[in-house]
Amino acid sequence: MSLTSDVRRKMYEVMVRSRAFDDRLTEQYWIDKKPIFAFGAGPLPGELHTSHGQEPVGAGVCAALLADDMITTGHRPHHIAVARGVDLKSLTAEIFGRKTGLSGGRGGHMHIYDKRVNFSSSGIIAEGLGPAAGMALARKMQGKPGIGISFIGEGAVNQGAFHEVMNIVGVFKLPFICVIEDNKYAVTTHKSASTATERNSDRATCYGMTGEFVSGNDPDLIYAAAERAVTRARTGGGGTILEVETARLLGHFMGDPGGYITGERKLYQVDPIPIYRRRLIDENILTEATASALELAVNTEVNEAMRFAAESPFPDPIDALNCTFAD
Ligand SMILES: Cc1ncc(C[n+]2csc(CCOP(=O)(O)OP(=O)(O)O)c2C)c(N)n1
Repeated sequence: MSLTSDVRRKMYEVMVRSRAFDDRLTEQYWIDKKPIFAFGAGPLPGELHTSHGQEPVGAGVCAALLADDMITTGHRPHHIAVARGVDLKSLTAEIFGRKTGLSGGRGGHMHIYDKRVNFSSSGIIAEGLGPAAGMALARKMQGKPGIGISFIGEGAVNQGAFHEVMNIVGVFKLPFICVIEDNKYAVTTHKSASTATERNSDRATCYGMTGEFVSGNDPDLIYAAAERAVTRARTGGGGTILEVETARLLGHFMGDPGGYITGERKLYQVDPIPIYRRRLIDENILTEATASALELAVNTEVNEAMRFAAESPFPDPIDALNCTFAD
């Protein structure tokens, strides 16, 4: 694969789909929750961590993957799920807690599981690293294709699990990529207050892995770096820590106005989608008309998924204890 016009158009489409998805969910989220923040009210009770600003990471990395590759991610999973091709209707229904959801409405927005596309997410920070490395080890031992990819935030890097898993990846030279989405903040804590090193990709040398850093929240550069990491993993070159500079445009979750991000620190909150749209038009990969048509089609698809979810039945309480254990 290389960075063809088709790949770039596809990445733009994926970013637009992810943004439309998060925008529609945000509208649903606020139903019945105002004027006082009624956390448990409305069609989407509880927490909602949207991916506004981080779309290039999902689009760029997932465009470099193949069907056999296995993804785990965390509490902010929408942009990666959408980029991986998780079924939009079942994903939306899962977030709405409906019977037609991916896990029958049991998981909610942080616990998305779609075996069809080898995708899972967990609300426990750094939890997905071990399973992704384990899947990479299994495939290596079985001589089967497929690499493990785990997406984490820069806040997860100081968890013990990170160091244990990276060490094992290095020892066994596993076909594995740890994508660190550096959006500068873990809830309200700026990276400089919690992490001793400027570049988490520098840590790769301690674990016999390759480190790559991508600045600028740029899908083209993210794709190119992901492709290098994927090739390395598939050809026996071992694991990569791929650190990507990205932007959290909103608060940590819905209801967090993010007022602690002030002054110069606000400057990184630049929306990547209009920038990429402009670039593709300037380079004759899209026109105004084709971009608008794509946006219309994607928004229609997202609206349809929202309608499907809202009209789906709730699970029957009698089934609450089903699926508690895996077969
Ligand atoms: C093991 C664990 N500790 C704490 C939390 C609470 N928590 C949820 S999100 C979060 C911050 C995560 O920051 P980061 O990894 O940078 O991801 P981001 O939210 O910026 O995408 C914390 C501490 C958790 N879910 N799991």
